[in-house]
Amino acid sequence: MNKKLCVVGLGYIGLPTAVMFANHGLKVHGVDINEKAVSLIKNKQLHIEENGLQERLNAAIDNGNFTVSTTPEEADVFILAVPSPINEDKTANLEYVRSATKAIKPYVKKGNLVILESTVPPRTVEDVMMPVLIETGLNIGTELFVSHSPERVIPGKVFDELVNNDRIVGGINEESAKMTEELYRVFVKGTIHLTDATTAEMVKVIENTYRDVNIAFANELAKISERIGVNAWEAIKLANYHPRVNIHTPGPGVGGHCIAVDPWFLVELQPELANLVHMSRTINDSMPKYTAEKAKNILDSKHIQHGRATVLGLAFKANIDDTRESPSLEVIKNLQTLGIDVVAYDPHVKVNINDYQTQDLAEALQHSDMILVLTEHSEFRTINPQEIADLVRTKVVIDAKNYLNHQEWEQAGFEVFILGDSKNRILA
Ligand code: SAJ
Repeated sequence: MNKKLCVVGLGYIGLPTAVMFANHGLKVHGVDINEKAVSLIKNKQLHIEENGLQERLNAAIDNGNFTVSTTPEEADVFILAVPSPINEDKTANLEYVRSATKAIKPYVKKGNLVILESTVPPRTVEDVMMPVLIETGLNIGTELFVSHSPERVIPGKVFDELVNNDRIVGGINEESAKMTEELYRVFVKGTIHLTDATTAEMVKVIENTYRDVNIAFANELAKISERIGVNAWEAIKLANYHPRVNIHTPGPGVGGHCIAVDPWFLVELQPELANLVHMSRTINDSMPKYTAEKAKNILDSKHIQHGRATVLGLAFKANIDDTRESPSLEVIKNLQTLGIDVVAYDPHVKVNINDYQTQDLAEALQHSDMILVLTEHSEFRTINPQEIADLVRTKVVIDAKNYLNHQEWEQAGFEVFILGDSKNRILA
């Protein structure tokens, strides 16, 4: 395809997407307001981690198809992949979407296509982008084409999922949707489903909301199970053998920048109606405190005052280094508020994010009264409980992810408590 692209926002989505197109023969100009990121990328250095990104970036620069700067350029297609976070008060912050649209406005010409990839509240294309694009003087739908095609990839597997996942394309009219489909067809092997822009926005938000609501259900089951003598993990596993049941897993909370964020878009749009969605957010946000209180009750039952807890796992999910919005940080805050001394260890988080973090597992375990497993990093399964048993002061483990080999830990003399399991019957 002989088209030039301008990709605005070179983060976790924009950069992989830009290099994908560049490696499929299109001319791509990448834009980011972050000067440091731009100069790193120019020098084939990465400011984000993603499997396979380095070699693809090298190839894209070497083949001459990929340039980067802090300002947009004229192009046939503009792709916006900018952040769409929430504010303190849980309302959507669409400033980046607005400013990126304004930034491309002077470069947009007749016949161009503008695609928004950021996850946004339904109606953002219509209500936030369109008023800016109308100022170009072009007739929207016949002279300027606009669509929403939400990214749906999971960090760590971005390149696989960019190619193989189905893609949703929502145009402000049919022509816009068709042009967008033709573009992504360059590398997408999954099915491309066409719809309107607002529906596409809704689809992406409800995918993540579905997971949040489902996880909230699992977390509520965990709390109930602890009180009625059941192991929620076992019950969920067995229920999921039913062909039409797929209950997610409980845990110390929901982190990341998507699942814990996107449901708020629906709450903001329809606060009177989004009751289940709002309640689910509240349940999931209650889990760090619940986990910390469980820890405190266990220490109290052992008459340990001002105990020392070893937190294993700071990242928001397994085998990644991302600690932003991680429930672990909230669990730690709550433990500290309850007077528990915390030392944390995470083999993936190589630069200490706080005084409580150490890079040394043995140091983290020294004089510990309790080990809390908050992230299911593979490394934690390889810890030999026999070998570390002498380091700790009290042999207690809380496994908030039901991840360890409990039998092994029990054989080494540890008392194991699982979030969502009534065993040992010390309640949060
Ligand atoms: N979690 C649970 N229980 C579960 C599943 C997850 O407690 O059963 C927790 C995790 O521990 C983590 C959080 O939820 O703290 C989110 O993890 P995740 O792996 O489910 O999601 P993300 O945020 O890494 O990526 C999601 C993906 N969306 C879906 O799976 C529907 C991804 O495809 C999206 O592209 C991404 O959000 C996004 O950008 O929206």
